[in-house]
Amino acid sequence: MTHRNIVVLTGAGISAESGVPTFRGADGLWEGHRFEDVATPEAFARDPELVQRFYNLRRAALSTVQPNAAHHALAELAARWEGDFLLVTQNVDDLHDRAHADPLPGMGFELIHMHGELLKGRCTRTGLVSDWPGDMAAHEPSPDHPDGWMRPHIVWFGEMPLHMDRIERALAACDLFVSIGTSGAVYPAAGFVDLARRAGARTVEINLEPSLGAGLFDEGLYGPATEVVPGFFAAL
Ligand code: BV8
Repeated sequence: MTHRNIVVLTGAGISAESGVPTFRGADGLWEGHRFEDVATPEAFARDPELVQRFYNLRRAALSTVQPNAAHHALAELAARWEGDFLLVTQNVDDLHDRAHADPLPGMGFELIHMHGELLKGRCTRTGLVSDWPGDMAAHEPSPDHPDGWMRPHIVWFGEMPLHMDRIERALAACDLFVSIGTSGAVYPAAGFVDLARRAGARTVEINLEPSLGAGLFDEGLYGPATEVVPGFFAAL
């Protein structure tokens, strides 16, 4: 079957071999906190120092990691694919962005960070998003508004993920949906496979082991992303 319109969803598992810790690999704990308790607007209001430290550490770690063969395999596909190719990542690291910088992606390629980006900050007053490569203080004044503070440009639990209508339109029109390196624990991303199935797409899960939603996929390819992803996409 020749494919035309592809949607790929990635999660923490695609960055694991680059040295970026996954969520559940650390049994979902960070400094003794469950992610769901640290990555929420309530946590930020209650303890901005803790939450900013959580993101400052992860943001600083980005300069010590590199994209891996799985990120590069998706970039190679983007450079040559003639149809539409939407890459939706749940990850807030910039490893896809760096891998796609060169070679230049094809015309039909788009990368969406549905849960935000570590290297960006957002003004709590105006919502303006700006590049933020360094640390962010607990009460970081916003350069955009005298009464605004900065927050990480991250979608926390209980907040609406970004670009959902664009994602849902692409899922309704795709003929191939591939989920890579995600546990299927978090919605709405975990429900994307249902939308792709309804569109009649071929659905494939690539993961270290079967995810919570494994039974919803037509096919499952299991193993480390750097070993499984390149071969699968080179064959398309
Ligand atoms: C929303 C940014 C509503 C933060 C993240 C009950 C039922 C259904 C839903 C809910 C519910 N209770 C609450 C909810 C909603 C909630 C949710 O789903 N909670 C879960 C815990 C039940 N969802 C939300 O709150 C979302 N928003 O619903 O809004 C709404 C509606 C209207 C209006 C307003 C609001 C927002 C969720 C986004 C939260 N932010 N990230 C940050 O990064 O700090 S979530 C975070 O965890 C990730 O971004 C990712 O999305 C998620 C799961 O992580 P994964 O990427 O899957 O990583 P994980 O470690 O879990 O798994 C890694 C996988 O890789 C494993 O399977 C492993 O086997 C594999 N792997 C490991 N190594 C490798 C590998 N695979 C290949 N190769 C390897 N080498």
